[in-house]
Amino acid sequence: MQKTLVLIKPSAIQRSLVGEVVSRFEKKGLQIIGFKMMTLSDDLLKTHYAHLVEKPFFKRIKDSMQVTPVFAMALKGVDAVEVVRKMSGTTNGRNAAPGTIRGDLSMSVQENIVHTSDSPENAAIELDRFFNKDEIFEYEPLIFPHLYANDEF
Ligand code: IDP
Ligand code: MG
Repeated sequence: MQKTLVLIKPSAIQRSLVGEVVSRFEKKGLQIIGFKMMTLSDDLLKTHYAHLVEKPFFKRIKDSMQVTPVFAMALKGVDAVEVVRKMSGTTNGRNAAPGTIRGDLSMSVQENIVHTSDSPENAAIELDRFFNKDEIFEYEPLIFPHLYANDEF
């Protein structure tokens, strides 16, 4: 089982799409093991988007992530990192495939509804960045035998 991080961005909160986003992950069969609302500081965003800090549009991205608080969500499932990333779609909402969150809900590169971890290594780092240990919950979902065959996990 893998764990991964989703941030529901201000673009989703402003457009009342939080439930829509959460519902997609729930219906897929991903287990919510952490969920909280938080305001992102300049320092946290500089770390989280370190690969973009030197870009001319970094301040715009940072400001956009601070328009409202965000929801940080930890999800668990077999191959969860790749599954969640695929469900998000490519960065530019205009190019993202229909059926994906960005493809269905976003017209923008920047205002693209969700952040999702892009590799198992980064998922572990990002979960530590956004959650304290006691904010991640381990519990056995009763529907497990209906989500997976027992040789799948
Ligand atoms: P990702 O979210 O698909 O992993 P990254 O390249 O890691 O994409 O970029 C992080 C976020 O920064 C994007 O989701 C988007 O909100 C914003 N961003 C990335 N590239 C651009 C750009 O060229 N213009 C405006 N915003 C961008
Ligand atoms: Mg990224």
